[in-house]
Amino acid sequence: MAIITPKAQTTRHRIIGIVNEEDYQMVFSDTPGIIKPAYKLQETMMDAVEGSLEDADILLFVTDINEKHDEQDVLEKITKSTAKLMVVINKIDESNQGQVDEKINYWKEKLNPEAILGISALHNYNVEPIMEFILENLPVHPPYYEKDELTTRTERFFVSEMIREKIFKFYKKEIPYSTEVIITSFKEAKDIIRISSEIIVERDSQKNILIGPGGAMLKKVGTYARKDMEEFLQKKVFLEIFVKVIPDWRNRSNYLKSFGYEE
Ligand SMILES: Nc1nc2c(ncn2[C@@H]2O[C@H](COP(=O)(O)OP(=O)(O)OP(=O)(O)O)[C@@H](O)[C@H]2O)c(=O)[nH]1
Ligand SMILES: [Mg+2]
Repeated sequence: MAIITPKAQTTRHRIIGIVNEEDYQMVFSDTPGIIKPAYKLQETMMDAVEGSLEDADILLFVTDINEKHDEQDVLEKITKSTAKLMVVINKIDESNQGQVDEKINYWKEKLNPEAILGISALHNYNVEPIMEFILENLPVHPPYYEKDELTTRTERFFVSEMIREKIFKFYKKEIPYSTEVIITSFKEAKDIIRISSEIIVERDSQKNILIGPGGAMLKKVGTYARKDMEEFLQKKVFLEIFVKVIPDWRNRSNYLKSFGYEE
């Protein structure tokens, strides 16, 4: 459900994904990656992390085989939690057994988790044991959500994310990080869904880059995003995108709030 791009800090919100089976319900809470916040938007992203840590029965700490992060922040957050911990080392397709063993030992020493696993999400390798670990450690509790619910997020949210995914994929440097996407209207008719959206940027220069020569870049964003939406909504989509400048929106609480950045 969550959008995926090669750039860091793609995920900005907590996104709930629910797995429903006959005799259990797993509620996954995807969060932004842990960073030291440099502006208000990032502070709200870290609030989303905190909220998830508080609620969780089980913590899946997803790191990857190449990751060299500012680990002290991450470690502090994780060791403070009382949840059962599994360390998941992703992207082992980019490494060899020796490197995997080295990382496993490293994380054993650092975090002493209940379980630790090398996986490749890309190749769906070793993913099943994650589900087994969760199932073994799932507390007995009535389901938190209706058994036919898949998420708590709306269709509007997911379509806005589809536009943001294209921006993260097609633009460089600060553009993705200076951008927000708003769905201003979502109208469902019999055979088509009409969606209007705004891409918010911080400066006129960014607006020009976003639109591109003769509007070509924005058209590309729209075309690819619309295809994703049509697949997701199983209906024809008419998508409009406008670009708007709001100086310094990433640091302005009122805008952040209206864009849904508050737990
Ligand atoms: N080689 C390899 N790449 C992977 C694997 N799993 C994910 N990726 C790539 O890693 C990149 C980041 O994936 P995301 O899902 O956006 O990562 P995330 O951890 O959610 O990161 P943020 O949302 O940005 O905090 C994408 O380009 C994925 O295609 C894997 O098992 N192997
Ligand atoms: Mg993500």
